[in-house]
Amino acid sequence: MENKIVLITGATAGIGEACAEKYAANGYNLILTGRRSDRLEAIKSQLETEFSIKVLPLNFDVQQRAEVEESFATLPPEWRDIDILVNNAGLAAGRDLFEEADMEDWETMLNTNVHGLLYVTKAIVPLMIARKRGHIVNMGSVAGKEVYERGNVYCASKFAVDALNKAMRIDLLRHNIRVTGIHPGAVETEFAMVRFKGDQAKADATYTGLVPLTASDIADTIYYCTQLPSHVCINDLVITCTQQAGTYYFHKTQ
Ligand code: NDP
Ligand code: 8X3
Repeated sequence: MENKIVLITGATAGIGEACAEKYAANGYNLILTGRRSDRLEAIKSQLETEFSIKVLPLNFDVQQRAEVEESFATLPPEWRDIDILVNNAGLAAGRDLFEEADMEDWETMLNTNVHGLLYVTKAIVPLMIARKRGHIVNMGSVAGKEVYERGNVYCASKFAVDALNKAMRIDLLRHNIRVTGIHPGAVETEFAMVRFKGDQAKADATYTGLVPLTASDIADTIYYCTQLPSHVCINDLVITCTQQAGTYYFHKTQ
């Protein structure tokens, strides 16, 4: 049997990169996206060598609708039978009170986490509908389940992902497409450094006193959700480290 194909957005770091490795180790061919083309090329080279699979790197900014549409419109025929789409690309920018937050940060989060997810999904869904199967995994967050102080627009963007996850599940039901929302708490990745714009002390403080989730924990969970029998669909999954409950309660050891 030919290798299955998984498309992972935001595969240059963190959870997306861990997903790439997990699916590669299990014999999938990978379409990997991100803005940092050097990282995409390095990951392609490493995974193809280590796992004898094929990787197609696609270098675009998910905020740019035309770039997304062009990338998928020109997808080579042998890469069009996408079995799984992992809508992972996303970020938080800033953690500020509503009245102090930066409008550009807000636009970046909404354009990436919501619009970007929509652009990619709209491009891929017709391919899944044509095959009458497929699985879409949407990366939400505990921030999309519960608002926290200074979370404002990041939370709003992930609440939108949660709503879209439910909406896709309903509208795509007739096409035999599975849709799963994954909602992690704190995962130690580049996320905090991006959020705090390179402020190492603030990024470190996010995880101090915690054994946080790892990117591999989430990749393993996503992989599990997509390997269940075809009549089974996990709709929604909230996952935190043991020291976290919801967005607000942490039991830190220091
Ligand atoms: P990382 O910063 O480690 O990785 C983010 C990935 O998203 C990178 O590959 C980055 O690629 C990509 N990305 C960001 N913006 C864009 C863009 N405009 N266009 C294309 N790709 C983009 O963070 P995580 O792995 O932690 O985050 C992955 C997802 O998980 C996000 O949606 C995040 O909101 C979510 N999440 C993270 C949690 C955490 O605590 N870490 C908890 C809950 C959810 P590049 O920069 O190369 O474009
Ligand atoms: C990331 C988790 O709690 O920092 O989505 O918003 S949190």
